[in-house]
Amino acid sequence: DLRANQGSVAFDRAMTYADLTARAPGRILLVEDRRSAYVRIAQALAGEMAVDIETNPQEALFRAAEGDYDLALVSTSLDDYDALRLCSQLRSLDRTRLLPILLIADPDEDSRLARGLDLGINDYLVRPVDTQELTARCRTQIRRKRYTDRLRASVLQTMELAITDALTGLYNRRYLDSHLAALVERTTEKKGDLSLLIVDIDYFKKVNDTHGHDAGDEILREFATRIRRNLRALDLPCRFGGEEFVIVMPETDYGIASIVAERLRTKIARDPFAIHGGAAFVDVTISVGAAYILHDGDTPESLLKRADNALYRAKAEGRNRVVL
Ligand code: GH3
Ligand code: MG
Ligand code: MG
Ligand code: MG
Repeated sequence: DLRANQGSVAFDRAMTYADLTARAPGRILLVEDRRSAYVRIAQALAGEMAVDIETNPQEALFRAAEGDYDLALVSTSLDDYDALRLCSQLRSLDRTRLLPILLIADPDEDSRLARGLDLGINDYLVRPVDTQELTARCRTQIRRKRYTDRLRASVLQTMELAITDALTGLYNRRYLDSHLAALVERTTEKKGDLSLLIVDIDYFKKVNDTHGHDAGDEILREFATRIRRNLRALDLPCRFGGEEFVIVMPETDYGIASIVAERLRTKIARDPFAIHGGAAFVDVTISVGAAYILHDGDTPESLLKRADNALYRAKAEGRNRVVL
C-alpha cells in the first residue's frame, strides 16, 4: 500500500497546470448586481468557464457554500451591501474557507483593496476590466485551487494509510500504540472508566486451510465491518495482528464492556460469513479477553497483558466465549 500511495503522489507531480483545467471547465460564482457588468464578464468567460450569476450577496454566500465552485468573482459595487463583508463571510465558513476570491474594484478603492487582501482575497482587478486579463487571472486561480485540492486529498490519504490496516480499514497497531498510552493516562488522571477487548478468531488456520487464504481475507473484512457496526464512534477498533483485534473503549466500565463483548460474540457466531462472493458460507466464532482499567498504576502493557491472559483462558475453556 505504501507503493500505491507513492504512485499517487508521483501522479500529482506529473500533472501539469494545464491538465488541471483541461478536464472540466472551471466553475465560477459571479456576484454582481449591475446587469451591464455581469453580462460583459459572463460573455468574456463563457467559452472557457461555467459562470453562475448571483445578484444577491446573501444568496451568493448560500450558493457558494452549497455549490462546488472553483472561484468567487465578487464586485465591490454591490447596492446596499459591503462586498468585503461577503468576502469575510466566505472566509469564515468551513465550506467556503478555501474558495479563491477575485475582487473587481473601482480605481479609487485602494484602501478597500488593502482591507480585502487582509481578509484573504486571492487577487483583484481594477475597472475598466480588460477581458483578457480577467480570463487569465480566473484561469490562474482555478488551476491553483485544483492543484491544492489534489495535494490536500493526497496528504489526507497518506495520513489515513499510515494509521489504517489495508485489508480491513480498521486502525493499525501503530495507531493503537500511539493512542493507548494517552488514553490510559487521561483516564487515570480523572479516575474514569476504560475497557479493552482482545478478540481472536477461533481455529482460523483451519478456515484458511479448508477454504483458501482469499476466503480468509473475505472473512476478515466482513469481521471488521461487524465490529464497526457494533461500536460507538468513541471506541477504537484496531487490527492487532493476523486474526487478532483490539478494541479500546473509553468511558466504558466493566459491566458495559462485558455486554459489548458478549453482543459482539453473538453477532459473529449467529450469522455465517459469506465467502467466494456469497457462493458459500462459513461459521465463525471468536474468543474475547476483556480488561478494565484499575487505578493502581495500570499501563497499556498491563491492560493488554490482563486482556491477553483472559483470552488465553477463553481459548482454554473451549473458545466461542468471553472471559473478563
Ligand atoms: P485459535 O486462535 O483458536 O487458537 O486457532 P487459530 O487457528 O486461529 O490460531 P493461530 O494463531 O494458530 O492461527 C491464526 C491463523 O490466522 C494463521 C494464519 O493462517 C491466519 N491469518 C493471519 N493473518 C491472516 C490474513 O491476513 N489473512 C488470512 N486469510 N489469514 C490470516
Ligand atoms: Mg491463536
Ligand atoms: Mg485464532
Ligand atoms: Mg491469533
